[in-house]
Amino acid sequence: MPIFALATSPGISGLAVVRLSGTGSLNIAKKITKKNKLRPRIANFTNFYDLSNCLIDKGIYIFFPGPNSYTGDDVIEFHLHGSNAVINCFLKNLSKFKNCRLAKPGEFSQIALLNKKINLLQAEALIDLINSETEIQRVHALKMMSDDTTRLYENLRSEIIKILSNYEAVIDFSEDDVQDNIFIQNRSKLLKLKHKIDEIIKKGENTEKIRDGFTIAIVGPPNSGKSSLMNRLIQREASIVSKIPGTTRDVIEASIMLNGYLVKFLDTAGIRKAENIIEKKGIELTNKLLKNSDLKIFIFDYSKPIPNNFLNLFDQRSIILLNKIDLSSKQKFKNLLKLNEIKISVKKNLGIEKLLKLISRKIISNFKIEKDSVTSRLRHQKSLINASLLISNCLKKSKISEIDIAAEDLRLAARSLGEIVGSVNVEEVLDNIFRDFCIGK
Ligand SMILES: Nc1nc2c(ncn2[C@@H]2O[C@H](COP(=O)(O)OP(=O)(O)OP(=O)(O)O)[C@@H](O)[C@H]2O)c(=O)[nH]1
Ligand SMILES: [Mg+2]
Repeated sequence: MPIFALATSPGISGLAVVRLSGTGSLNIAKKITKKNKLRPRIANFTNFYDLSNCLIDKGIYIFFPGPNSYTGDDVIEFHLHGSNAVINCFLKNLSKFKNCRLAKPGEFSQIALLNKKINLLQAEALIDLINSETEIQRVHALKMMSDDTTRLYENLRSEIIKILSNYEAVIDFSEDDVQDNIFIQNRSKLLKLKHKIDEIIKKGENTEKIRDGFTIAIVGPPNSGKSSLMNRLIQREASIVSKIPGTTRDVIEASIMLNGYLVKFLDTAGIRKAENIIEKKGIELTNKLLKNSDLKIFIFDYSKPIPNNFLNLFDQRSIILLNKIDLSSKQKFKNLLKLNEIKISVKKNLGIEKLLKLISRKIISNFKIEKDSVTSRLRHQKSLINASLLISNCLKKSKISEIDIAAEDLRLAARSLGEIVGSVNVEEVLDNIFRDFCIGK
C-alpha cells in the first residue's frame, strides 16, 4: 500500500520534499507527472498535475526503485516549491489515489527496518541525529549509526554463539574425556568476552545524557533570586520574578546549550516553612527534584545567613551562589565553611560568566562522558549488563552435570546482545522507538 508524507518541515521555505513509498507508488507518480516511464536515480524536472489534469506545481522528482531505496520499496521524492498552498494541494491530491494514505510518524523508517535496510540501533541513531541540537549529539548519533558499531555488537554475539556451540557439542555427543575439559577450555575466552562487554558498559555509563541533557535544579530560600537567575541563564523571561516571597510554585524548565552539552535548568519553589498547602506542595516537589538532578545550584541572599536546613544538602554536585552583592558590600554572616561559593549579582550581571564556566567544569568532573562510547540508551546498557551477568553465571559452573544450565546462560547472553542491534526481540521495542519519530521520516 503506498504511503506519503511531507519529509521537510511545514511552513514557507524554498523547497518542500514529499516522499511516496510502497507498491503502487510508481503508477501514482506516473499519473502525477503524466509520464509513461520514470527515469530512476536522476533529478527530473517536470510538471505535477492533479487528478483533473490541472497543474499543481513545477518541480523535480527522483525515483528510487526498490530494493535500492530508503525503505526498500519503490520510493519517489517530489521536490516542490515550499509554500503551504502547494504542499496542501499536492498532499490532498495524493490522498485521492486508491489505497494511498498519509504515513504515520516514523513509518518510512519502520518499513526500512522491516525490509532490513537499517537495523534497530541505526533506527534509534537516526531519530537522535534528526533531533540533535548539539555538536556532541550529532557526532555521537553518527557513531551509533555506523556499520562499525553494528559490527562490534554482531561480533560479540557471534563470539558467544561460537563458545555456546562447543558446549552444545558436548551435550549432543558426550565423550567422557572431552567433557571434563569443556569448562577449562572456554574459561579464558569467556573472561575476555566479559571484559570487552564490561568496558563498553563503563564507557557508556553517562552517554544517555548526551541525548537527554543534564538537569540542574536551582534551589534556595524564597526571594533569593532563583527565577531571576534562571531567566538570566537562558536569556529570556521564562519564570515570573517578583519581590513577593513564594512567587514560584510549579517547576519551570528551560534548556540551553553549554559547551556542546544540553543543559536543562529547573526553577523551583523557595524552601521555607510553607505558609499554605500550595506552597507546601511546591516545596515537596523541590525536595524530590534535588534528589534527581545531575547538579544543584543553591542560591542565597548575600546579606542573610544561610538557613541551617540547607547546610546538609550540599555535596560534590552542588554550586553555591551568594546573590545580590550589588546591595551590600560586606557579608555579615560567616557560616559558609569554605564551600567555594561564588558571589554574584543577577541584576547587574556580575559573576554569571564564572558560574557558567563552573557548571561546565562540574559536568565534566562529575560525569565522565566518553565520546567514543557505543551506547546511547538505557536499553543498550541493560542488555549489556544482562549479558555480562549471564556470562558470569556461566563462568561459575564447573561440573559436567551443570553443562545444560551453563549453555542456557550463554544462549540468553547471546539473545540479550542480539536485542541491541535488533537481531532478536525487535517487536517488543518497536513501538517505543518509533513513537519518537516525526512524520515523513
Ligand atoms: N538588587 C538585586 N535584586 C535582585 C537580584 N536578583 C534578584 N533580585 C530581586 O529579588 C526579588 C526576588 O527575585 P526572584 O527571582 O523572584 O526570586 P526567587 O528566588 O525566584 O523567589 P521565589 O520564587 O519567591 O522563591 C526580585 O524583586 C528581584 O528583582 C540581584 O542580583 N540584585
Ligand atoms: Mg521564583
